[in-house]
Amino acid sequence: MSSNPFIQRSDDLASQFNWIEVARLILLSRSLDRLEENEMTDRVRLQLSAQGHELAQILVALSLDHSHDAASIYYRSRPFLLASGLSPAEALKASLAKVGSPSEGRDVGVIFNMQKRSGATVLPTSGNVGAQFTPAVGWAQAIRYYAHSLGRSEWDGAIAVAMGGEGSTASNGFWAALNIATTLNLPVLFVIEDNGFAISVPSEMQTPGGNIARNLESFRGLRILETDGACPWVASCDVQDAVRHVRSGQGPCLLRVTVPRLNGHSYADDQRYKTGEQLRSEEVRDPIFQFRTWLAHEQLPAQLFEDMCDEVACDVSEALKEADAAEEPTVETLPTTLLEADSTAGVQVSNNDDGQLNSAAERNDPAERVDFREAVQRTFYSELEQNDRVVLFGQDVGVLGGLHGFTRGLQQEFGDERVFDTSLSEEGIVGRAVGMAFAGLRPVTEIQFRRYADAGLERIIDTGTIHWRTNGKFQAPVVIRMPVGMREKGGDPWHSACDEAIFAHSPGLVVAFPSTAEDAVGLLRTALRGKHPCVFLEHLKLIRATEARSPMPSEDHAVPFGKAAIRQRGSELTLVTWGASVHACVEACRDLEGQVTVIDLRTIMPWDREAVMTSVRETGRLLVVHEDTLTCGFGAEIVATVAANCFSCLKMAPQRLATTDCPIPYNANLALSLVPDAKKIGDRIIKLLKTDPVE
Ligand SMILES: Cc1ncc(C[n+]2csc(CCOP(=O)(O)OP(=O)(O)O)c2C)c(N)n1
Repeated sequence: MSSNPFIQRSDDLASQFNWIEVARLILLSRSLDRLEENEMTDRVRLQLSAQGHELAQILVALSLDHSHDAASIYYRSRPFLLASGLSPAEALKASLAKVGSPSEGRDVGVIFNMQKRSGATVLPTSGNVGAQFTPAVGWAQAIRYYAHSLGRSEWDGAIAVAMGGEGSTASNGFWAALNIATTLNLPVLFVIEDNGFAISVPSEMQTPGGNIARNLESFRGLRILETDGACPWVASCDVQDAVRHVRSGQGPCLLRVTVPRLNGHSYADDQRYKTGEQLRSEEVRDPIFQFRTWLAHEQLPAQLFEDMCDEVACDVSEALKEADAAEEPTVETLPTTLLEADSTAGVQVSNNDDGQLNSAAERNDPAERVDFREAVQRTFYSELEQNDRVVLFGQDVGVLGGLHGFTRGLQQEFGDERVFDTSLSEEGIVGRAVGMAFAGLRPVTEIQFRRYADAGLERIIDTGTIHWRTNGKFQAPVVIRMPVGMREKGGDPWHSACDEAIFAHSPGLVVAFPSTAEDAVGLLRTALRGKHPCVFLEHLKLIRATEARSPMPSEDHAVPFGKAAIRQRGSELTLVTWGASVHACVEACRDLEGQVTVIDLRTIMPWDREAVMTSVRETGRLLVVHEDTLTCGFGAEIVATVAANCFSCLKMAPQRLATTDCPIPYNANLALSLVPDAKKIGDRIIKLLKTDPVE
């Protein structure tokens, strides 16, 4: 043993690794990169080289030996994947977008996902820098939940790892995750691979002074380690140290790994922004070069390394043959919608498609009816009681019971590990929910108002694509609830947006917009049983409104997605609407019995095309009413579909009535002037019914 104390430490910790395997994996990764960069540039459209990053990633991957460890990685993490069980043939198939790759050609070759093999579960990567961090803390919170709350000892000691470049530490996702991990003392290891550049931008632009570890030294609840990711004996000690710290329950740790980026950001990048000196200093920090020196120090024969190079070259050549021979995915494998028809599989569906709204007398009978809020609250109660994987969280959701009262009393009843407050970060709320869902929980989140969901939009939109991007290997059935719309007496630009069309436009999200307490219960239950993420919109006007009151449905009541309710039947005009506008529409045509069919879509994605088209074929007239703004609102989609499919049945051009393209003003008169109400809807209906049919 060396007399150098550092080397002594290294001898102890470094012995944890099978160095022959580490060497093989480094050479394998390097060989794949070189092959793609030198010989496959015309075939691999997006290549992001890991040259220089290999050693640290492999050491981290090989340290993740707990059956419930997970890692949220990034696009430069292929060495990590190879060390976690990805075969070289799969890697090349991914680069070539072939069948047999983890996404079957759907996602970029280096944007991986992988269910557990020899190492950690590799959570679906995101192409958005920074979006990888919050799912990792979600997984970590799920570890805590399984181990502590449910007493599942097999989760004890598991950890989550979040990996990214130094550029990603400037992202919202990084800070959201760091706050959650440190405030909750979660078992998360952040591994920051600092190669000095985010494409061409130097690290000094990402954090003052360029060293995130130094700047986080005083961050409470976070252990900081720094290591040289090119040096086997240093990196192995620090990786082990970091993993042990987190695994032993001492809280989160950030390990900054300095690495050389030996190539351009991608192979289209000629690195003209680096000086000659910078390029040369990176070359001498090549981990392979250092590895060779170290093997000599360990007195392993040099020939061993040479033999391994030959062996790896042979493996890669075989892998290339296999990847070349693999099939191209056929167009038929692409679904036409990301919302599969079986999204209600296992759900007992109530027969509510011809659901006339309750009469005023019925609605007002307090003994028989519950309002929208109480119905949702009682559904949470029953779901929390029936399924110990359901967890409910958001800002002020815990002690306060939510700004709108939906979760009142639930924390007191079910405890603060199941119903809890979060930090003020919508990305943190949604991303954490996604990580929890990956771990098998059923997270229900609350965003305080629709406008504030914008801060979490990156994660919400990506969540819709996960099932598709991973070719069905991962899914994140989270319920993302938020209040929308203008209250009876007015609103303002921040608390009154509907803006549902953005979610409907994002593939893979269910968008539920119930108009009654009964439907809120049924749609919520379907969301909690299904496999798709669901954006669940609760109109502010309906929360206590008498018109939304219903009998409290039974505990198995569920409403299928994409099945409209006919609120009124008539033969002259089809009125399509959803949410609070349903009640304004019904009121508007109260005196037009037999003339107007009112269709309440209940979910706008998927939406009930058949119900709408069948009705339009009978009436020949269509008016879509919504509170979202007009331009590119969901009404445009319905009108276009009807125009394309029912053209010959139409007596006139399909129409829309929606909020003017403008935020809601604070002045109540101004606000009310913009939004469709019963009077405006009624006037438009009369006008349409009087319009002569086109010949
Ligand atoms: C949200 C987002 N913004 C911009 C990009 C474009 N982009 C891709 S990689 C990258 C640099 C990231 O650098 P860093 O995090 O340091 O990782 P490195 O590539 O150096 O390993 C940028 C800006 C992106 N993918 N996502």
